[in-house]
Amino acid sequence: MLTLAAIALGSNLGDSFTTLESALQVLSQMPGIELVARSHWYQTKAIGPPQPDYLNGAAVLQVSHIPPDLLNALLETEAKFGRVRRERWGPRVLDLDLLLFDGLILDLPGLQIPHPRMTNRAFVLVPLAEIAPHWVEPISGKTIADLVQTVDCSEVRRVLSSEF
Ligand code: PH2
Ligand code: MG
Ligand code: MG
Repeated sequence: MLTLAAIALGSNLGDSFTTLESALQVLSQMPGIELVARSHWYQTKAIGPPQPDYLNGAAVLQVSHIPPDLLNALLETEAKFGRVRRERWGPRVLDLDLLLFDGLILDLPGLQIPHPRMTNRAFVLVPLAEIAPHWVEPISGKTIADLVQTVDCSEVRRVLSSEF
């Protein structure tokens, strides 16, 4: 069965632009994963301990995986780019978060869908609203377009391709 899944991408260590572009390439070449849509990249102020700004984006994937297998594919891809897990919310070369899986609500150890913090994070909602405005976040029952209106987007700035 094929399902649409939404993911968030983030990076604030190393060459973030190249890392994020390559991560999308790697994911789209995995069996059972097809890239359906991708957002622009956004420079965002870090939430959490003091650290450099992030580059964030979002993508919609068509997948034949069940959610835990998709999560593994994301974690494998993070590892491929040298992600080392240190302090929570600390700087990272690559973060791939599973946001939405169709309209599914799932609460497993290590995997909550929808992503529990997506509804109040402008760095997730702004890029996602670009590619999936009508997708309903199943806990709130609100669309991404509605949710993005409820957060402060002043520290999320779309990066122009001429800046890379
Ligand atoms: N990710 C975090 C913690 N803080 N801040 C921004 N701006 N962007 C992120 O992707 C981010 C963050 C943990 O996943
Ligand atoms: Mg994250
Ligand atoms: Mg993560």
